Amino acid sequence: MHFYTPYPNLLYSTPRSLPSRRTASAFSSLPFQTRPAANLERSRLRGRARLSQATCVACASNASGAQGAVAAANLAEGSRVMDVSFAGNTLSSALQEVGVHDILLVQGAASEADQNDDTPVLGNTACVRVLCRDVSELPRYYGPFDAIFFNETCGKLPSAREAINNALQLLKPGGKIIVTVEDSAAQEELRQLTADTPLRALEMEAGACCMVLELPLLYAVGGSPRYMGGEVVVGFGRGSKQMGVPTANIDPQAIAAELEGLAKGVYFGWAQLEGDAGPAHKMVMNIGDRPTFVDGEGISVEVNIMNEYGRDFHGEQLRVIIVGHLRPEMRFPSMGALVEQIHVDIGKARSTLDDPTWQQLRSEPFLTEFQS
Ligand code: RBF
Ligand code: MG
Repeated sequence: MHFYTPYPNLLYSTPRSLPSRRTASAFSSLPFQTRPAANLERSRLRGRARLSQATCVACASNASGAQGAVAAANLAEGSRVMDVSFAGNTLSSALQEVGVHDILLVQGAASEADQNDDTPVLGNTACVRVLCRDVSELPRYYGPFDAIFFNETCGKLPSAREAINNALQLLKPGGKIIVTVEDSAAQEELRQLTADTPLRALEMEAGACCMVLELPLLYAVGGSPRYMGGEVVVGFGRGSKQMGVPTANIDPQAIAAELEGLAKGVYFGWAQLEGDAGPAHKMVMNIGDRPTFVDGEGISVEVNIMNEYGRDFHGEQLRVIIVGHLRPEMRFPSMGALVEQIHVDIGKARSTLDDPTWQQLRSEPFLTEFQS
């Protein structure tokens, strides 16, 4: 790829005494470089970095903002944290002060900071790994994190939605996403952005500098469990044949009332076909419009049942209990990437459903009365 170190993504500790200088062309192909808005923002930042350098190393409001955000996150010692940031590492220092010693600092524009020799060189601290990468493309194996901070990233991310969606994939259940927001408009924007995710905003004091969004433990959905059922209808003829993930489609029109208030996304729970012997089978389910493909046919409800039936059950009645939400529906770059993610979904659902809390639901009358 187009990076400037022999290690494409990791910027290993650069000695403070040897600030590296890079030519513009050396990082012109970084993801943020091509976007005019981001460029403007960076020149503004550079101006600020110089200014703050003249007065004190880190501007005071930044440092206290970082401390505020860290306090709001209420982290246990030994937490694993990702810090998404574009300039400076004040947050990383604040995190270390509260006993967090496992920090991944993801810097969209680290090169920018390095380029200016007045700016402190990043990546010089033990327990902070610095990664120069677009957070929306960060692979899952970097996680899972107890907390992910978006520190003053407002307006600087190529896509805030994709960044949040991917952050969700990197978060532990019960984990938090902490976003420093400049004003109530930014707060509102974030609310809308996360409305169709399982994240819940925690109550904050008026005038707080950040928002804390929590991923519920055990992925419970609002009003869960949810009961619904309908006839298995013909789908798009792709799940089984092309993806190796067969799905039983239920006509969303027929269960409109049951779907009320459920966001698009991937869910999991139990499934029972009418007349089939029990017990019910584990299932994952997608409610959405399949943005990876251009079907243009509106919302579909598709259930992948974790059982080999060995027969066509179109036209039969299917009942499901939704136990929880796994993730928002996303647009993947390829069918292969989607299939890979679905296998992760299946794995999560499989193990979560083994929990006694969710096993109980397997013998709900709603399912057992449907068995042969
Ligand atoms: N389609 C998407 O475009 N994005 C998704 O994130 C997505 N997640 C899914 C998760 C599960 C568990 C299942 C069963 C399906 C998902 N789908 C998703 C729908 C998928 O595209 C669809 O089942 C096939 O295209 C067949 O219609
Ligand atoms: Mg199908």
